[in-house]
Amino acid sequence: MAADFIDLLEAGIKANQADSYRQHNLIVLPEKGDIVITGDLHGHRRNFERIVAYSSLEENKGRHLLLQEIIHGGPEDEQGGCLSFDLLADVARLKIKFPDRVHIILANHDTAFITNSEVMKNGREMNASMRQAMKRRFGGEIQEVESAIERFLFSQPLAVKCSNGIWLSHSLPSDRTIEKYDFSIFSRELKISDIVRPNSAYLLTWGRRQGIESLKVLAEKLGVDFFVLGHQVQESGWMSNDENLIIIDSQHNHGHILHIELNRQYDIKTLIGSLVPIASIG
Ligand SMILES: [Mn+2]
Repeated sequence: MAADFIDLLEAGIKANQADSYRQHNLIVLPEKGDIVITGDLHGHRRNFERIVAYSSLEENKGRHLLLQEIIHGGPEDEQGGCLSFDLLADVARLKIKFPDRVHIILANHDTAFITNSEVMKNGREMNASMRQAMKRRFGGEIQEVESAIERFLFSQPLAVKCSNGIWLSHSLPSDRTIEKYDFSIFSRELKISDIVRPNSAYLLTWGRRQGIESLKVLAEKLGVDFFVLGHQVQESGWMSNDENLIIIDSQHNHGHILHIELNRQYDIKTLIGSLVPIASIG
């Protein structure tokens, strides 16, 4: 069982690295086709199934799907251990099936797993919870499985840049860290030290509450107009600053996704009009 799981993730690592739209740690999408953008999933299997059904990648050959923050949450084993590594396996399968159209980006729960550092969700430390469930599932082979998951998560790109001026990442550096921010992380090989506090992939995935002015600075630096992020919990499934930012959240009953055309120019109103409630998907 462990061997199948490891083989699957190894194939997923290769697919992450070989994504034909990947340029270093960025996925750069041309002005062609469309993309379904999802926020944090945190083990929410039913929402994942609805998102896959909605995306119907088999029938829509020009469609991309962005996924993020798959682990930590959802189904538990008899002893309350987190089973979200099962959803991670399903996401890896989807990536392998559509290697150039499914893109999975790095999130802070991923960096916490890789560095085995504490990350809380609803009052629980999620890495301990998931590693305990993995130990019960995989027994003596746990270390090899952990290593495969760590390497899979680390092989994910950091962000997606759409040629129509829309940037997709888990989060962005917070206001006071922008001045010294190392923008070279997008265009060079990622190192483990980059995901450790206070370095730039850490700041990218953990940052919160970016102000409109900081977002304008980041937009100019990154060559885009709008940001679509996850990471910050939204009870209603999404929020916008009505200027240059939309945050989407896909991990609960009010979860939303965003579906945009890659060859169309958007303003913040038409972007907001492209939100889709996951509950509306059959
Ligand atoms: Mn997050």
